[in-house]
Amino acid sequence: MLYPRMNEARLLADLGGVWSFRTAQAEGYPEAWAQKPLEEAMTMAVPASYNDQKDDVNLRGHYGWAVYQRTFTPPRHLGEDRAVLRFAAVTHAAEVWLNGEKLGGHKGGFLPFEFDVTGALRPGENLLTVAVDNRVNYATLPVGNEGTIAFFGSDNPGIPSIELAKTRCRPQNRPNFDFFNYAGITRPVRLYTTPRDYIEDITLVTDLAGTDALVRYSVKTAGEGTVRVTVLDETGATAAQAEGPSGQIVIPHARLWEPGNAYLYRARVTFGQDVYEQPFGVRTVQVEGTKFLINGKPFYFKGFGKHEDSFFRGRGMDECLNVKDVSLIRWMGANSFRTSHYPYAEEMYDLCDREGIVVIDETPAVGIGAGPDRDPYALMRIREHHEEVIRDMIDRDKNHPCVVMWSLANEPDTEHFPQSAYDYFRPLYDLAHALDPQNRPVTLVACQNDYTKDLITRTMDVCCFNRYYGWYNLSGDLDAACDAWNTELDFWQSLGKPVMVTEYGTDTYPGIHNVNAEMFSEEFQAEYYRRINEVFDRRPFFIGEHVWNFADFATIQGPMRVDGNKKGLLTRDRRPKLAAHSFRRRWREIPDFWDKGRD
Ligand code: GCB
Repeated sequence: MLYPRMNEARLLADLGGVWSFRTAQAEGYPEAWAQKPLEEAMTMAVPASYNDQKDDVNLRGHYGWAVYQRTFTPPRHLGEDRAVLRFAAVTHAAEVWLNGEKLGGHKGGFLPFEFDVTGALRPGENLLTVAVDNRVNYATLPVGNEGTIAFFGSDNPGIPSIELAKTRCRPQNRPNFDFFNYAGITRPVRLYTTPRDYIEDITLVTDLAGTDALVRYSVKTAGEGTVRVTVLDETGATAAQAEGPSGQIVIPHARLWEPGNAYLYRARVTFGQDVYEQPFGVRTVQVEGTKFLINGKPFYFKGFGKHEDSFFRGRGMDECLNVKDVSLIRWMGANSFRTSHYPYAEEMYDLCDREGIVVIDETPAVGIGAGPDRDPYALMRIREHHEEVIRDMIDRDKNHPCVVMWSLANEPDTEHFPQSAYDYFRPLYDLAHALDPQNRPVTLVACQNDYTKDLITRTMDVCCFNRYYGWYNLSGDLDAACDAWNTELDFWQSLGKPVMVTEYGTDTYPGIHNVNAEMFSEEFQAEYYRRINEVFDRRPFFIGEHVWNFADFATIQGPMRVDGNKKGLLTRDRRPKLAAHSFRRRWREIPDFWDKGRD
């Protein structure tokens, strides 16, 4: 799906701003609300999560449907053009109405969807109503709890959870994941136009032949016309040209897209009256033996698991915060992050393309686990939706040079039902490979588990896992934590695959200091990483370290969380803790391309 861009053929209108808003019942909303101006409405900014915008506990913990509304008047000179209403993300499900007519719905809170509204737009004022459902359960991604299973962080499998008393008092979400269940119209709503005959999609795959780049392209169109492609370099000069809906273009003496040293070309596509410019980078990605190669060179991942999370906006798209975060990533000498635990706003990938930041792109499949006695793959109703989010994520992000690997899920149960996990994930792994025109490596992120039982993680292109030795277990004992790491790494070494840690970390309260590095202090966080990183540095097959987390973030209330998860190297307002400075020293010494085996 193309990102909406304005140019000489396409108009783009942003429908962000302050909308009308009101909450509805858990199970639904009266359709009459979509027919006329919303009554008893409050103001609500779009894009942003609704939860923290008002000082109202009922909004923070709202459960079920809510309704947004606004009016807009399209300019008269839209003429005969095709008009499309595009939602970059509505969390977690949406139903959209235009002038009282239902346009359709969408499931899933982190990927775009759009409606052709050419015939539905009226001259003059139009009424747009968007209903949003934030409920999570065994049929959604991310997964919410159902039945007797306890809340995240207080799992007491097998017996009805005392926590259910909460839902008896008031219906509420029971997320099976450790981030606040922010909801609403979290990313931009836009109206854009195209000519009636238009460019529907563009796919670009690059390869290298000596100093030349080979660019395989294909352009999907609707209607009549001839496709012409011109590759422009960063100065706007023509680097190559081609004609026809698909083919191969050679860019002589191409500049590469490299981590920390990005170079972007643009494929300017014309088709009849339509024009679209798709940025792209020339780079290759490949796994070879125990190495992860970008442009044929062994890449070392230095960086983070992140969240889209900030004060007031919740998970709302924020270009300024994105720029700040990328600046801090670079300040710390890092080169990469994982979009834990859902695909991020498209603007962030564009920024990473420009800044040379490497991204592992993750689906919203988090929370696939129901305790040691229940097979989540038999219990949950997520397979089709999981296929759908893989398809839509790859379709959305396929052309980004910053994306170098797909992550199918975060911490699914791969230990208690290893064969079910294998049977569930193997087809998804094959699907991701089949769908990605660039055939990037595919992984899933395994949880702290008995890795000897897990059958699926070892079959991924890169073995990725989250480990909290020294924190959740072996708490505070860094000698034991390093011992456990060494034992585990001996196991992974025997498999001959590239391995990276996608989460490790400690909750750290800014301002708590201790001469002895004890848990929760800034000294402990710094010392934990120093000791464990020493273990990693001795292992040539170990291709990356992603710290949990980039910054502190909001979670559900609970005895394990004091005002949210505090494992950030930065506070939620992006101030560095002690460990951020240590990583800055460490990572500025480690090159992006690090052939550890040869050191
Ligand atoms: C994990 C999860 C992450 C949590 C983290 C923690 O393994 O992947 O979502 O926030 O642990 O801090 O407990």
